[in-house]
Amino acid sequence: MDTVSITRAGRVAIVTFRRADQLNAMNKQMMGEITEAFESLSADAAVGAIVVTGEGKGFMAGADIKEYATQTEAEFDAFQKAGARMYAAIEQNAKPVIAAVNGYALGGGFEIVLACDIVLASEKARFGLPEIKLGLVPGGGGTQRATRKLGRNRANHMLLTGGIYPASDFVACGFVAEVLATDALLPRAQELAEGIAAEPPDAVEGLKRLTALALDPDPTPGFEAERALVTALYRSETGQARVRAFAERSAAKAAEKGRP
Ligand code: CO8
Repeated sequence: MDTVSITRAGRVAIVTFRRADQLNAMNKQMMGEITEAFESLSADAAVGAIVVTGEGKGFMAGADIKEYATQTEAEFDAFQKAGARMYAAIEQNAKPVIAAVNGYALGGGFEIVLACDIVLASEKARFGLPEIKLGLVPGGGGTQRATRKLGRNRANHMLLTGGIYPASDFVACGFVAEVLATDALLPRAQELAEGIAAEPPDAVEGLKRLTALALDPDPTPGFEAERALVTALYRSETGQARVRAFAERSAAKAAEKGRP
């Protein structure tokens, strides 16, 4: 892959966008390589969590507008359709995906951030959906995910003005978990990912599926799936061992204090 790299540290995979001289603007080749990277990591049992970031001063400044300018209508349609598969490969990835947003995340790049499970950002991160400035609207699910994740008025504000905002504006609404100094961003994202990847995979992957189910207006399927998962995990070796270990530690402490 030329435009994306995957590095591994233990059970954590780090996906890095690598068109730094173009602020990691996403052309057709890059979209294909991002899809391939996330689809392969989703199926990889050796991976417990994924961090995604950008090289240089951009996370991703959107779709490659210069390539857009050369596309036929059919090529543009094909690009948008391929985009749906790429965003699904991130959002529906079996593994939690942590965005480590180092710089500009605009248009299709912000849509990637919207598809991630947890968002960390550097002080230099900037978010926006500026498609209206090109006379367009987002095509990578931005209107739908921004409305669900940020609230409708916030989404309307971003979409209708095409404004660009610092990541710190998105902390209060819970979208960005932490804003960090540039040097601290990747180490913190890795530390967070390692912690998650050390938990039982069935619980981690199950939790991600359950919070996705919570978007269904009918909560019943989510309640049922949650009960089924907690029961299965309770019966599992890890669940039994950890629950018993807690009870044993508690009993030992009580004995030390002379309590029955
Ligand atoms: N496309 C192509 N090239 C880009 C893009 C882009 N989106 N963004 C930056 N670049 C290139 C510049 O052309 C420049 O290249 P070169 O040196 O060869 O001229 C290089 O990156 C550096 O950029 P700037 O010199 O412009 O850097 P500045 O710091 O002056 O400005 C900005 C940074 C403000 C980010 C500015 O580059 C900018 O406005 N970029 C465009 C942002 C934008 O409009 N993004 C939305 C694009 S549309 C979109 O994303 C639709 C998504 C569809 C989803 C995917 C399909 C389903």
